[in-house]
Amino acid sequence: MSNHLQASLNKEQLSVQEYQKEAIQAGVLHLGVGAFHRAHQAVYFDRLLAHGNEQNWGIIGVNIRPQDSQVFARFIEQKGEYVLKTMAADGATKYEHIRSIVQQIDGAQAPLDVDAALANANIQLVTSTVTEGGYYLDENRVLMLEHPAIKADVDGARNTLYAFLYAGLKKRSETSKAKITLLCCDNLRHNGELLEAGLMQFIAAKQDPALADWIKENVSFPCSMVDRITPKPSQKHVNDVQTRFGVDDEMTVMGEDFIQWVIEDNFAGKKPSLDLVGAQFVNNVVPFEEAKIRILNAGHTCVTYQAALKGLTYFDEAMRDNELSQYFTDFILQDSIPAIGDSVVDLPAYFNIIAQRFSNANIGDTVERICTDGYAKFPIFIFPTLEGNYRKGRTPIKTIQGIASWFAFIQLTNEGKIKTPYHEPNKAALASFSNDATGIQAFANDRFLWGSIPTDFPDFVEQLTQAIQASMEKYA
Ligand code: CS2
Repeated sequence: MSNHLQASLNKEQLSVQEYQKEAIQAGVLHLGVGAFHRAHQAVYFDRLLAHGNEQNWGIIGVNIRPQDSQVFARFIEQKGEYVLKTMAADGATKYEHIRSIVQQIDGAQAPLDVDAALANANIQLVTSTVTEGGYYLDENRVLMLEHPAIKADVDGARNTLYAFLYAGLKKRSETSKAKITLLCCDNLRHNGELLEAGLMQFIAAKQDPALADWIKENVSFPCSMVDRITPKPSQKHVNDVQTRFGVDDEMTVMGEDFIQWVIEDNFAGKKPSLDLVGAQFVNNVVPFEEAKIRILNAGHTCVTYQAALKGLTYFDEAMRDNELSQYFTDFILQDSIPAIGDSVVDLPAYFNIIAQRFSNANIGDTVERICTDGYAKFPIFIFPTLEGNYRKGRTPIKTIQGIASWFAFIQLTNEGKIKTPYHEPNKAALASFSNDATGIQAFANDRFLWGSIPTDFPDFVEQLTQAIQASMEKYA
């Protein structure tokens, strides 16, 4: 990679926001600089920096995972700059040069540098994308203190975002003492509340009531809903960017043209004027979160294992498969939307937009990506629809079918019959789900996945068992 991405890029094909990078000061610290952050929050801030009065909102991008240090070293070499390619369903394509991540710190190598940055009064906002599983909370929002990663962090290690927030906020509370906002950007319902719950329990485990008091006075945890389908960049995409622009960009990302960010207006630190660049500030994010998680994410999750069982590679292929596209429509219209009930969001219109986005063949979003991390996703994405329907006296047949397809996918993966690789960080939790009556019982009664549904509504266990049998017969 040339160290001068900007100089070597052919500006005619590439849009770049008009600001002098040298004039930018960092005001945001982001934990977890994955593809989603680079295609989403970094893009909003890149646009914001082009507004004259908003030049104090550069981002410090922080890596917290040792296994990502090597890739992150490339990012540092690239000075945090990269090319984002976006593609619309009609083929319209755009390349943008993103420069908003003005500073990069590998926290896995230099944790004290992260603490210093977090203590600096110029930093007004911390954003995080550490995946749904990265918060280590059970179904009752209880921090998993027995989890080895959390246990080690309570003893002073740096595995999870809590260890970084704890150390950085402690330093801040003792030095600059400036107020700050912690804005969770992961796909969790009530994500701000969850981050707050996890962090406060972590601090309790550290036995640091003084810090807990300081946080109550000086830190806010707004909820937010983030949205942009961001496939893992393929080698083909990387090659395209490299040859098109003559640069060795290893950090390039790609995504759909659609982008959305809805943020609860609750800032303890200064507030970036993200509404100037398309984000929405609202008093209550819940209706937006619920719509997104229960229609988009749940739609992905319920369809993807069936797509894998059918041997499909790309998600848009599932939308062109008559059976699966009908299933998707039925799941949303029969189960998801009725369980949501009244909403400020026009849910049928929202569903139509998502159906179009899912059909976008140009982004090459893979079934493999969406199958990833099922154990963390089901309680977040699917559980509310399951529960909502049972509590309303309805049987969510389509939801149950989606759950059963995951069970079949797990079994057939174990038997080596599925070509889609399954990336499951919680593999150990699936160990008891064997392909027999005991395994089905264990699966249907798993409290992390389904809460009290199996005991409150024993029909669920019966109906799921039947759906699993049907799924196994269909796909085995
Ligand atoms: C997907 C999301 O991983 C998943 O299950 O549903 O990554 C989805 O693409 C994003 O949330 C879109 O904003």
